[in-house]
Order: sequence, then structure tokens, then C-alpha cells
Amino acid sequence: KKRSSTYDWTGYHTLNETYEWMRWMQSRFPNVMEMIVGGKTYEGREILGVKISYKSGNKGIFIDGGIHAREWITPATVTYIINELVTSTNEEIRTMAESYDWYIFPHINPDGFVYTHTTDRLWRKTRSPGTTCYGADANRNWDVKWLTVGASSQECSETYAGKSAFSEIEMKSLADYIASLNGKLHAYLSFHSYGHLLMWPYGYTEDPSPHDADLRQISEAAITALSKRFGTQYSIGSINLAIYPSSGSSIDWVYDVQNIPLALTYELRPKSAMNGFVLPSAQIIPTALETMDSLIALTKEAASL
Ligand code: ING
Ligand code: ZN
Repeated sequence: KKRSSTYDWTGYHTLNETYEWMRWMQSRFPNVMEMIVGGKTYEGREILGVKISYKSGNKGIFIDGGIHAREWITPATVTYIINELVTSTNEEIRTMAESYDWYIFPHINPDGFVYTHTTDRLWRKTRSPGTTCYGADANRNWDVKWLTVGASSQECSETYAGKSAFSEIEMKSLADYIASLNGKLHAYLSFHSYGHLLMWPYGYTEDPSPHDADLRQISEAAITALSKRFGTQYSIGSINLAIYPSSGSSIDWVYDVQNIPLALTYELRPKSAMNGFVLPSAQIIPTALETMDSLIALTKEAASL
């Protein structure tokens, strides 16, 4: 088993390795980092996060990964972001890091992630038992236009919305945590894979959200910056138009219910592949680097939103 001090981004990690690394980082940087618990899981695990704060009075940026268990590049990228925010000496990263309070959760579906290690690498959903199948799609379970479009009422479907809105304790408890930050958040960023996309609300309708023009401008700046390092080409658009109609997603809930206009969701590498969820580990660092570039541009462009 790897020691926290040798945790790196040349390979993927288990949930326990990442949680241990987060605690170790907190012990190294106790003045700027604190452990936060964003919620709990069906099987009794914690949704563990870190808050990074350099000064009081900053607005917050909330980042999550791993809502879908098999999208392994997302916790890998999110932990990389944590590491950069506290250890980078790059001037632009330091300015960004110290201008916000960061609430970062690499794994918001821990039970599912553990299951991708033990049993089924391509598991997507949570692990709550139903009558015939396990789990709900955590990104169809939020209380916003729940089960109206692009979601299933069939327990065994990959996009099963759950028994009811917030039936999944992971999403219910995390939503309560987000709501408790009431007014503090400037942005919400949710990481998925795959497809090279940067998207904004809405998923549940093709109608433009009130901030469509601003979000397009911010996203354009972000993907331009992202492309500079390795030439990776992203596309942008509302979730509904850029990927597919979908209701009950975290980003639409944060946008509509929490009134956070800067709500964006990434579909990281690869662009396409036979099995896009199994991204070679040699691509973790390149993915994380270009994503950091986009984050710098995004926060600059969005400063006035
Ligand atoms: N894609 C996302 C999904 O949940 C998405 C697309 C993102 C929908 C944000 C709604 C909101 O289906 C993957 N790959 O999971
Ligand atoms: Zn996903």
C-alpha cells in the first residue's frame, strides 16, 4: 500500500488511499486546510472533502468529482486541483487559490467507487438496494424537475432517477451541505467524463438559462485556455443541447434552487473511445494540467459575474 507521502498522479487510487492523502495534506497545511464532511453514504462511508482558505471574506468555489463511480479521471483531476491550490508556486495559481475559499470533494459517490474497484469497473450509480437492482443515478436524483426528461423510472436503468427526489442519502446529505453554505458560493463545478465538453444549465429544457450569454463567454475563455497546452479541443453549450436532455442533475439544482449562476460541468478526457471511462493513467497529469489552465481562465473571466 502506498504511503500518503508517495501519493501521485501517475496512477489511479482507491478511496482509502485518497482519503488518507487528504488527511495527510491537511496535517501538512493545517492553517489553510480543514477536513469537511459533505455527507454520508448508504453503506456508511463519509463524503470527505477539504476546505482551503487563505483569508476571510472570500467567496467560495465548490468542486465535486466521482458522482459517477466509473469516471475515474474525475477524482484524479480533483485531487490534483487540491494539490496545486496548496503547493503550487505558479503566480497565477497562487492568486487564484488565495482569492477564493475552496470546498472540494473528490468522491461524492464513494460506495459506487469502491464497487468499481472490487466488482464492476463500469458501475455508474450509487449502491442502495432496490427490489431487483442496485443503485440510482446520482445525477438524476436531485430535486429539480425530477424524472421529467432524460431519466428513467426503471430500477435497473443506468439513468434510474431513484424512488423519489433525494432518495439517495449521498445526494440528500450533500445538497443539505451545499445549502448550508448559503450565499457563500461564487461557483459550482462538477466533473464527469467523458467527451471534451464544458456545459452549463439547463439539462431539463432546451430553453436558455437566464445566464446563457455570460456562461457561454466564460466557457469560451475556459476552453480556449484549455486548448493552449496540448491542443485539446473542447465543445461548449447548455447540457440539454451539447450532450442530451437530462433532469434532476446537481448542476441544475445548484443553479435553480441555490441561485448560483456560475454552475458548470466538465466532461473530461477522452473525446471518444470504445471504453472512454478507462482512461490510461498516463493521461491523468495531462488532463489535470489542461483543466487547471481552464480553471484559471474561468475564474478570471467570471470575476464580475
Ligand atoms: N454525463 C452526464 C450525465 O449525468 C450531464 C451529463 C452533466 C447531465 C450534467 C446533466 C448535468 O449523464 C456523464 N457522462 O455522466
Ligand atoms: Zn458522469
